[in-house]
Amino acid sequence: MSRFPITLARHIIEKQAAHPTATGEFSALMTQIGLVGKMIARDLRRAGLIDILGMTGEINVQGEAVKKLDEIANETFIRVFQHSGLVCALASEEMEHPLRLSENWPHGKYMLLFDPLDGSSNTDNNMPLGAIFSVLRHEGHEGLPSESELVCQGTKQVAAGYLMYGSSTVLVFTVGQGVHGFTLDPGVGEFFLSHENIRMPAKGSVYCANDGNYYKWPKETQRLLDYLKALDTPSGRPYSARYSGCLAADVHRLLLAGGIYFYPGETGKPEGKLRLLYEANPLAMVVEGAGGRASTGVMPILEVKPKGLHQRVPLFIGSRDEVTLAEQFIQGQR
Ligand code: P6P
Repeated sequence: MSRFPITLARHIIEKQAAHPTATGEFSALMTQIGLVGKMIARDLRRAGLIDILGMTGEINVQGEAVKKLDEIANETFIRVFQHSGLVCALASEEMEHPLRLSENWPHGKYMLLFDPLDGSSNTDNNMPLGAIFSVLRHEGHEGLPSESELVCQGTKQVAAGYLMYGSSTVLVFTVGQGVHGFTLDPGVGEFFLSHENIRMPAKGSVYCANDGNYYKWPKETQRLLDYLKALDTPSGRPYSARYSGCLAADVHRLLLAGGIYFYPGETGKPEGKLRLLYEANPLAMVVEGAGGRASTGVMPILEVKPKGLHQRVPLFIGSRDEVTLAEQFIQGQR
């Protein structure tokens, strides 16, 4: 890396310069996302030394037990964006309803949806964690957005990305002009451009899925996994299994090396587990921006017309060839 690497702020400003209509607010918003990443990364580095592990004893809107770090991460997003003047509404996996920020009205023209800590089952055992975010513009001028204005089809996103807290902390995002990755240098507290214009391999050799759920899956999904695991050297099989328990970390792996992640519907739960608006949609914008694909198994994720803020959706995401193959199995064509 050169002695004067490109910072997150400089990259955004240079990209903004290419769009004279762009205002500084979006640059400031992405810089604030970076601040969230620095603050959560700092907490995670010390998690075993301060009392932030374990459960809060609460149950969130998803019906899931809330970890202390879930709450800390959610609070960090809120604190960073309250009074920022940038965002008029926040929607989170951890909050039943959006938080409308009257203190940022009428200046705040963006709406931010996020999973503040993705991979919560990993918090207490030092495994990878992440945060996933989706950015919408508030088109209304009468006042703060209603909940329904945040329930948008994925093609409405103006930006999307994720933070991944692993051996290093990375921020990957897209505004629709390429996908770029930044790595946090904790020594100076700055994100530096480390992965410019990421392109996802068209084909990979890895699958990420919790095949402990195999017998809950419909037979089409079972047959997809059987195909990926079959011994057939000419077609590059079997695929290797890699599953971190953190969607953002698994997608980051696939973005760089190729392959497929899937969390399918189950016989008793056809909608699957993952949330459309703040997990599947943002990652679909990133992956498709890098040349990959994201599908429910029967339609592109970005074309799903959402019905509710916390709607779940089956997700097949990754390299173009593997996602297309998965669709063929799910639709009974193979
Ligand atoms: P399971 C984490 O809770 C998450 O939303 C994703 O990050 C992850 O890929 C998946 O769920 C893990 O779910 O059921 O395999 O533990």
